[in-house]
Amino acid sequence: MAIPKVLAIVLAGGEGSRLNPLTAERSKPAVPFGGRYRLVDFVLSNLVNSEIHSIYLLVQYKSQSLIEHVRRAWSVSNIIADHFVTVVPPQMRGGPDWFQGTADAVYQNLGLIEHHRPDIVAVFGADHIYRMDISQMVQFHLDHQADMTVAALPVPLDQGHNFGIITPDNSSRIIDFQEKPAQPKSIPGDPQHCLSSMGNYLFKTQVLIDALEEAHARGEKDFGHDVLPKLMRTHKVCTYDFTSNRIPGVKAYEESAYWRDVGNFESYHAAHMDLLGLEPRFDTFNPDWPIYSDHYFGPEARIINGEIRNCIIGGGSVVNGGNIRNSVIRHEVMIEPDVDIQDCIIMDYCVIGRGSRLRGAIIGRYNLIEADTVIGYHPASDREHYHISPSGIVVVPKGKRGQIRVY
Ligand code: ADQ
Ligand code: ADP
Repeated sequence: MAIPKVLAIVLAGGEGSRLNPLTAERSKPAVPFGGRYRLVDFVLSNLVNSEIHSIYLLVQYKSQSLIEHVRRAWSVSNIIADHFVTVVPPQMRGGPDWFQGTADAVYQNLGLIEHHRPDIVAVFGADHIYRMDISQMVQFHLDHQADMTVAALPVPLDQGHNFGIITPDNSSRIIDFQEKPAQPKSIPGDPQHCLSSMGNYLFKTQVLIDALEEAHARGEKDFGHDVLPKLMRTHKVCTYDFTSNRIPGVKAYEESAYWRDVGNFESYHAAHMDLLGLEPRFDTFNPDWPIYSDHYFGPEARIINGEIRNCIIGGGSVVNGGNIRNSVIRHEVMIEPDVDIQDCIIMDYCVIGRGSRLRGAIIGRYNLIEADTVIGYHPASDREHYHISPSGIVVVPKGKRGQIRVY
């Protein structure tokens, strides 16, 4: 069988309001993640590793940071016409309004789909941490002769209200779908879990075009709320079991079907902790399925002094003392002597002043943490100065670019 032509449309305009202030000046897919990545790198790496090379990224407001990142990191080819990662700004084809929802965003770009005439359109979210071989989902979609296929995995029942919840029949056909239901239905025989959509869809091209035109005519804007529940009644909509996906190079200790929606600070912080350890739940090192990002051209990290346990330290960082454990430190962070840092995420271009004590904190880029600052020990005083998540994670917003000289 000829390899089907797949066009990917990545929805990269998420506001990420629950990650504010990290999303105060950038969209959620541009939020830094791990030692050197942005959230969007995970879906883009999955697509490219799955040999899907024609990729449009639909962005919305506050998109400059994402645009710059994609330009730096994702210039995949200058010579092969259908190898591209192209950022598409809102087209406002439907009138003066910007994209109003995920389905509307794709509707406004139907011209791109008509231009490429793919066999399959892959509409994927940009906000998740996972590895997935999408070609296996494509094969499933073809084998089942589906009009639409929705990737899904079990999530704990008490988290089901955050997701689209699927009920399939024995042949994987979706017979019920509830977007963010107050009382999610559990999986038969597994009362603790429900089957969640991952927000990743494959469509037969003409089915998508017709569905979006009909949704637009009805004033509907969203895949989860509108398009999927309607299409399920008139077409063959199947669910692809993400737990059946197999990735080369994954080690025995990694959590199978690792997928995290890092929509709030608790899950964002926990997913960082999953990167740590000798046998991390999600190992960023996998030469068979790399996660790509932009190149860092600065020097290596330098450890001058101090005690460091179970940390990721980004290029260009300098550790000059103190005790640092269970933390992710990105590029060009200067750590001065006598600090105590635990369970923290410290983003690029920060200085952590001498004698500071930081616990369970997320420090945005470009921050100068003055000497002897204490964060994460006194909730009342933290609340006065910083943002605090419901479980007590302290978030220091991004500082001003150019204010900090790390060296
Ligand atoms: P949510 O994650 O709540 O639910 P949504 O906020 O619509 O869905 O975001 C989906 C993706 O689209 C994200 O990558 C986001 O960045 C992006 N996005 C949102 N609005 C956009 C716009 N106007 N233009 C471009 N991109 C936009 C969805 C599904 C659920 C499913 C979860 C899984 O609706 O059924 O369970 O994803 O996380
Ligand atoms: P991030 O921390 O998200 O990478 P940076 O401060 O490094 O943000 O900026 C990334 C890019 O976005 C830079 O090219 C910068 O010029 C641009 N940028 C950031 N904030 C703004 C803004 N408020 N208006 C226009 N461009 C901006």
